[in-house]
Amino acid sequence: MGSGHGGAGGPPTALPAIASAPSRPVGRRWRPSRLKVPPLIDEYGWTDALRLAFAPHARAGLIPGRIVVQQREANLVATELGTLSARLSGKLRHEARAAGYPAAGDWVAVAAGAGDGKGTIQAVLPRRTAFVRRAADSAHTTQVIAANIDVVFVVTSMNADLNPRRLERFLAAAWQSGAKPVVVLTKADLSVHPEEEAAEIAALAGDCPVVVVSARAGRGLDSLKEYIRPGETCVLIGSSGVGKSTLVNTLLGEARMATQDIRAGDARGRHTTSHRQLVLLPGGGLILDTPGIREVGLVEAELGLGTVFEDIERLALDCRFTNCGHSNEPGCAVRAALDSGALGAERWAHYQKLSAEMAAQGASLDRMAQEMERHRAGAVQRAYRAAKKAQREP
Ligand SMILES: Nc1nc2c(ncn2[C@@H]2O[C@H](COP(=O)(O)OP(=O)(O)OP(=O)(O)O)[C@@H](O)[C@H]2O)c(=O)[nH]1
Ligand SMILES: [Mg+2]
Ligand SMILES: [Zn+2]
Repeated sequence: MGSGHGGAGGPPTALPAIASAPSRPVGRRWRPSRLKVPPLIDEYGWTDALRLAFAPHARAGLIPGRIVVQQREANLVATELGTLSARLSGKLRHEARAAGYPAAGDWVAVAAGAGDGKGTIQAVLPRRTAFVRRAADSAHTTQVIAANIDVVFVVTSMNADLNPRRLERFLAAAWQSGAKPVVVLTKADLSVHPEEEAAEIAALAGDCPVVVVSARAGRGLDSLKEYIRPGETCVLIGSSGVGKSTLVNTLLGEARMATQDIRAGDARGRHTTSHRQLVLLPGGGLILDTPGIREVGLVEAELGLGTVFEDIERLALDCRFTNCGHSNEPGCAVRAALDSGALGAERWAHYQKLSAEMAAQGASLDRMAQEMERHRAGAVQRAYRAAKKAQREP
């Protein structure tokens, strides 16, 4: 990723300036009563539950922060002291090889440097939700794209990019993240019949809301904003070039994210955004821009699949045999629906393909997720015990 820069949209900006983080005086003379703005981390979604989970780290002298830009070497972390550039501690780096790296949106415990804008990430708090995909280079490792998110915007554009099959895959992955998925159809100005197209997509998306927007025509932005609540975090997921960064800029009211025109030949994007970045919006919500991904590897998508293919799962309940294989069994409701045309053959074939893929991957990925949580919980407990011990023997 990161190639193909410098097209008609202008050169992508290098590292983002994290705006709206009022730099605060550090040290004893800091008087909170004078502050008119709420503490920064509250804006980033800090809650009482997190405060509780963080208590042992606070006793160990660490400060809480949220990863706003995830990079291999140093992450940018929003804290009470402003945005710090923070590396992983040696121990975390070691653990990360098995348990995965902290991701954008993660809440972390940081040892802040001596006012030099740097810090070290010592621990990662347990995640509430996570959008996960299979790592590009392996079928057996997972990669967290966004942590602690409330809404997944599954973004697809109303031009040549619109692909119902891919949308289904993205939706399945979104459902299993634990966050609420919302389909965002972009570039409505390029569609001759946006309403009709949106209605087709809505039928496919089941219970999931569908929002039609055009950044260019300024359409649908208010409907979109309704899903971005203060203190909540949304992530934009979708192929390159569908207009994710353009949406962020539109919501910000300034061109902070780099954007670039799509290729004329095949309408594909140029992979302009190269890292995940969490942005605080003027209205108080948070939005995470991500580099475009073509497909999402399915990860324990059992729940997700059931939600996207609710009609099929419901049909299967009416089969005479509970273990019906839906091939030649008598009283098979799925076969009956296929025969009557109530269930499309293509949709059924697609469901079968996804189910098979899921079954093959599910087990190993499940184990990996559990392992990850175990590591995290272990680290919190160790920090707590260390803090207790320090209290007993001052
Ligand atoms: N016609 C039209 N073009 C748009 C709209 N929104 C974005 N675009 C264009 O689509 C192109 C790609 O937009 P980006 O925002 O860079 O896309 P992206 O999804 O962030 O792409 P990656 O960073 O590569 O994943 C740019 O040329 C935008 O100007 C829209 O509402 N209408
Ligand atoms: Mg982008
Ligand atoms: Zn059946």
